Amino acid sequence: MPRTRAPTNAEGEASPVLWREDFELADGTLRDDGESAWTYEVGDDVEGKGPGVSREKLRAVASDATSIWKSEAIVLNGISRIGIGVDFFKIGNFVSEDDLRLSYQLDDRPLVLIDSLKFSPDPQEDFESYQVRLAGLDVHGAREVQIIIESKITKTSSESSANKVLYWDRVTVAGR
Ligand SMILES: [Ca+2]
Ligand SMILES: [Ca+2]
Repeated sequence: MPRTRAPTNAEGEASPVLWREDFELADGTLRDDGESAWTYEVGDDVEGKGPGVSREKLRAVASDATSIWKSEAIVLNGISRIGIGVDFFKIGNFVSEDDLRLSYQLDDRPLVLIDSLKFSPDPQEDFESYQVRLAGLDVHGAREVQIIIESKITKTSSESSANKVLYWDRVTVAGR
């Protein structure tokens, strides 16, 4: 995954925002039933160990299970093109077994992968940020779009990577 992916045209950024989550919610929140609703499913082994909203971002922690964050089904209502954006941050030394997948789904069609992050194990880089932007996605004929973020952070016995944490923020869908 490139470190920075700028919009390739104006549609992602210049279009009106249809849906946005900035995670301005209580720390530890795993589900938002309010405006811009979402759910975050984590493994039983990390209950109480810090996954969920953390300082106005979504935090994923090492777990035996893959964690799955899903937006609500976002109604498109005549929108023909959308842009999708998410900002990711990682702290700690990740390894090739760690993964992150950002996907979207239109109605009940198959999931489409936008980007998959394979973490650099470079020990010099214990903080990295990634902006993923998909612009100009044709959604003609679809009623709804859902954003899905799956993450797998492996547990490790190595001290240098014992505190691996992954965050995401500013999940945005724009369109016209
Ligand atoms: Ca935020
Ligand atoms: Ca919300």
